[in-house]
Amino acid sequence: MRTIRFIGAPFCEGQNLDGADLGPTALREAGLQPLAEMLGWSWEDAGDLDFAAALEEEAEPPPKEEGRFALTCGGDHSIAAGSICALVYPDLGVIWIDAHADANTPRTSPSAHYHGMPAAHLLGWFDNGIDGFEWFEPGCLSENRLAYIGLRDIDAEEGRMLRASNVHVFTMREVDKHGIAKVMEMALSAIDPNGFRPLHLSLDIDAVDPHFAPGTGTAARGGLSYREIHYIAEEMAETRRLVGMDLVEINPGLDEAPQRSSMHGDDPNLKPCSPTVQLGVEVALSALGKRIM
Ligand code: EXY
Ligand code: MN
Ligand code: MN
Ligand code: MN
Repeated sequence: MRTIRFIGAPFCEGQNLDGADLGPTALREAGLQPLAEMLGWSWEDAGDLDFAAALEEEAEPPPKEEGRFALTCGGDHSIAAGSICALVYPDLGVIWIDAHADANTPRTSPSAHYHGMPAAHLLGWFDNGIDGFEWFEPGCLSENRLAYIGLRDIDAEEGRMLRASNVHVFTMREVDKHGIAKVMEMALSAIDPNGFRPLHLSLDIDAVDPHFAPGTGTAARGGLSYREIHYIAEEMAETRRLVGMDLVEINPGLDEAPQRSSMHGDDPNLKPCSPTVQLGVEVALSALGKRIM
């Protein structure tokens, strides 16, 4: 039986809205654990990371994750710097699903919000180190092992840096043009041409169209459909090489009213949840191998 290690990362200081820190608790309350166990996973809850304490103390590296499927739930997308850096696989390939590229540096960022920067940080694009990140390994992710899908809101300088790099970018226009199946095939073969690398899925819920994912802080219209995000997660599971996943930017405070759904069946222990939280649970289950039939 494979084990999931669920890591709550209730960090929302990488932008200026409250509420993304409620993500891990909302996903737990929506029943992610029993639903994953029904798929045959064994569940290990690492609890929530204590960011307030971490700020008080000497910077400590995130514990290295190996052998289990590491599911890190945010929080905002800042946490991907830690979750990806903490995976021990030196040849890791990353599929980054997002409306945004999160590839600004402190020099280019229009907002100074760190959640718009973790990819650039991982790629080693920052000019200088930042205080508190002494544990961080800039450049632990190499450009040709990163592929984006779903982008549609990119800053001018960020776009220039991406075009000058070896990062693989599939914007919503590529999804329109080729369809999601072809885009997934192209993205996976770009980062993993021989099909043997361990893979990580960094999934920002704002990649999905706000019609399906209204509860997020930086919504951008023209996004992935309900089935397109599921197809991505299902294909990642099909590779059988998925070792980790981030599920970020779900903001229950901005979401629509809780509802009961078929996902909950008539299990009285599963509470109704808001639509974006529900989508997060459903997509995580697809990445964990859930199939329509
Ligand atoms: N590109 C903008 C910035 O850097 O401020 C917006 C970033 C939003 C990032 C969200 C999490 O994906
Ligand atoms: Mn906050
Ligand atoms: Mn993001
Ligand atoms: Mn985003």
